[in-house]
Amino acid sequence: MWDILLLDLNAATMVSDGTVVGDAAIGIAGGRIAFVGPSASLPALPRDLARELRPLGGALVTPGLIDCHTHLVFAGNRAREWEMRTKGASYEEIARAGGGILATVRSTRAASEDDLIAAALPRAQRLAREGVTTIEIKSGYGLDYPNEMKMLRAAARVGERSGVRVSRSFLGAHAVPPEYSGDRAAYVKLLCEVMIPAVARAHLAEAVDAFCETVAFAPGEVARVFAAARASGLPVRLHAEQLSDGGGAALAAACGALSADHLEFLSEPSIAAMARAGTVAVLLPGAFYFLRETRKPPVEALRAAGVPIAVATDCNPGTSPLVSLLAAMNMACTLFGLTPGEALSGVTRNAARALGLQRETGTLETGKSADLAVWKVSGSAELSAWMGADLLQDRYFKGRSDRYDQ
Ligand code: DI6
Ligand code: FE
Repeated sequence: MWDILLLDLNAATMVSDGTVVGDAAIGIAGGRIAFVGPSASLPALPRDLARELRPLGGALVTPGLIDCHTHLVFAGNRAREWEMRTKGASYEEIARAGGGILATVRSTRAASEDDLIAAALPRAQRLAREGVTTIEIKSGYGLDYPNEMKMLRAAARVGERSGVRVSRSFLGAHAVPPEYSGDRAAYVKLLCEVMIPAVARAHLAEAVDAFCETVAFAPGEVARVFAAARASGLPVRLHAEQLSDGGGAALAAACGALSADHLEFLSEPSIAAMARAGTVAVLLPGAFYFLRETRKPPVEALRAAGVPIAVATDCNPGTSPLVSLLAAMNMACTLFGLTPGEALSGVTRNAARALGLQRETGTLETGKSADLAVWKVSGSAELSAWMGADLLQDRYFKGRSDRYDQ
């Protein structure tokens, strides 16, 4: 006997792009998907199959959405810098003058773990209210041992309190902290020899990330960080080719990275390397928009090479103060030329893969976690067509509905 049987729905399973099963049913048992398919192929009468029947009135059901790249745990805000950028200051200039990431490091260090949770929780809840069931959250605004650990612990608690799965990435290699500005090598050594092994031992993160950029870390430094991650048994991902072509994506692919993210300046050889390695290309149109970038990621070449494409918010106080994954989908279509089907795969199947969670979530398939978004839309393209609309009817996380089961 299943716990719940959802009826009268259309299921965008996302097993492949664009397939929608009409007049479908979804059975849920023990928080997992026990059945998904046409109602006509249910093995018995609905009332004999589940303790509770829930007709959804013809709604569209997709996998719960996955925001696979965020920095949503931080304190303070950088509206002042944004204002300076509207007057022509560049991100790099602001960063070199001690603003940028280091401004958020100062406020994040000054905040307690509870302060960080209080600041981040509304952001996670906002994402959940538009159908998100999994959020990747990075550290990277602590940049020393106690503050990075504080961020990672806060990230886990934000997940518990907002009813989403949180996947954490250790981003100690986000910027060189001020106390090491004269000795970058010593900071990289601290990351590799102390912090990464400690994060792995305490199970505080599921992956290691780094920012490979002229204003951040060079490929040689990233390679050391990745070697330490591998030695500690953690998979890697990378911020690469956002503002220049530093060859980061090829390095990431060579290290078997789960994803390479941003990629506006990605080169042809790096695309081939990503395709060979199965590294997911995570596009972040929010950062492109807020920085008023003009160089777009090579979407057509990624498609042609068969590189899986994901889309995320990059929610952070500096380059992407964006707390809407649906808006990111719209921007990925409007600014980068993704199709609405690609945008939806980018926040479901391919985003799960970018987190190494493809066996657990990201598609509607028997055996996976019952993470579902139920939408008041006529077709899946509508999810990307709107910005700021209220499209969610209900959300299921591990089989529990926000509407019925609270
Ligand atoms: N790339 C980004 O877009 C963010 N981090 C990164 O590595 C920027 C983070 C910030 O400016 O606070
Ligand atoms: Fe980022």
